Amino acid sequence: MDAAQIIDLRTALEFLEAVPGQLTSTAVEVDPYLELAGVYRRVGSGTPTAPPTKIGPAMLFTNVKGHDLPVVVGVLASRERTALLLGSTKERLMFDLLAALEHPVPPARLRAGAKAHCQEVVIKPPFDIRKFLPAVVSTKKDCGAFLNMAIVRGEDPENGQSDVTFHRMCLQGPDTMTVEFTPGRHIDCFRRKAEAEGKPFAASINIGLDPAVHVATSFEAPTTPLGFDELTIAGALRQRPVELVDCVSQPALAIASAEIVLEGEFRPGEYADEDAVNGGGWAMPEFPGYEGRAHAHQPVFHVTAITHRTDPIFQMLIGPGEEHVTLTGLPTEASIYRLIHDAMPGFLQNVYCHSAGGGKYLAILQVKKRHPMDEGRQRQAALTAFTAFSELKHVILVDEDVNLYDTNDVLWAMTTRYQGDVDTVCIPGVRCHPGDPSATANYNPMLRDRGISCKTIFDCTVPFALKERFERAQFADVDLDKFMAE
Ligand SMILES: [Mn+2]
Repeated sequence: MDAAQIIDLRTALEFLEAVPGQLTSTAVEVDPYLELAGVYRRVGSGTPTAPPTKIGPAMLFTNVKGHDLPVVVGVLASRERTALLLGSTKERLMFDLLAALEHPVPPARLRAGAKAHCQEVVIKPPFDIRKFLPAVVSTKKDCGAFLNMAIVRGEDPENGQSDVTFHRMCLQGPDTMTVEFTPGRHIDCFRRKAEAEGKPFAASINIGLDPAVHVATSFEAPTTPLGFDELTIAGALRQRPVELVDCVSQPALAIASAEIVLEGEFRPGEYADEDAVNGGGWAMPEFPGYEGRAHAHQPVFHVTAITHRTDPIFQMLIGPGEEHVTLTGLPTEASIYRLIHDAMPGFLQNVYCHSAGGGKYLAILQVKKRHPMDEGRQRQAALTAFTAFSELKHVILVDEDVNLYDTNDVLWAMTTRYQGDVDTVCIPGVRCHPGDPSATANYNPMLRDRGISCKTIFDCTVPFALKERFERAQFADVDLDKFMAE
């Protein structure tokens, strides 16, 4: 099977089944309360999940206690697997995303008369989403069961422009959930416009999708500004428009090949605390590797219909870990690459948003100093990356002969090509991300607010004038196949 044949989640799983080591499944009964997350944490979640963890296969749980639906987790929890699913390689993937950004393919309405897979079964109220969806509770601190791999699609009530975004959503009642909106998120901009007019805001929540849709949806401003529909990137990645279908209970569109769609609306002025059910103050484990704080006063989504495929599969991710790193890191890399490449063509060789930063806090930039005028440009490149991505905290700069994906090699550069006093650039007091527990006034009284941080450049590049002295020991290039052939 070829990656070009992947059109939805189930063909993606079929594809992975044929690749050794990329998909495992179990029919042993698993409890969605704590146990499922505890299992996958060991199997394939990866850093920043607390050890013991590792990068491993995706996992399908076919027997979930108290539920009929199977759960798949970790589909994108490896850079290598994500590349395979998109018909690419780990090294080429970012460049393929850049190409997709340049040549977007808009989504299309399902042709008239065609039946959308996501509407093979339609469930009208009354229902209980908490019974229907095998959403998991990951840790004892969590305030409830969350959807975290679901994509919200909505349209600007003023001009009809569309957008898709990820949000963590906590199941609250039989037909309600809170949707966590960080200020400025595009769907929330639309929702606020509707609210200002005293109108409900209709949306679809799409669960269980082609990995290309997940990767595309992860793009954010400034690369995909308000009004840029990220589904056009998914269309470009697959060279085929994402198909949309009219919802059955709302003036909204859903992704036709989704496993499950929750149709519904946000009503003006209706808000609830994320932890309304237990009041514990915590939400779920978040991407920096710590428990996320529950947010007060979040918009409430009312589900007005559930539609799904026959035998639907529920999809999720573990909060922190390699799947989040893929989803946030990959688009950020493409965006950083594009910006720096536009500003200084040919200088930046590659970017990697390292797992340790959850795909957001830490970026490694690989540069090539070609002439004396390139000296210092590496730090300009780092500043450019900071400018575009306020959540970026640390940039490590390395030369073209360092493997930026290999932490050993990066730490080698930091050991032999870095002097702390002259190669560290601190930019204190800059707004970063509130999920970093060291970015608090308790940690450093100079910080005026939670989420303010010291952006730091670790310049591990060789000064241009000294390049000769830093040539790595040269080994012969050999034909390895001759010695390793089976
Ligand atoms: Mn957007």
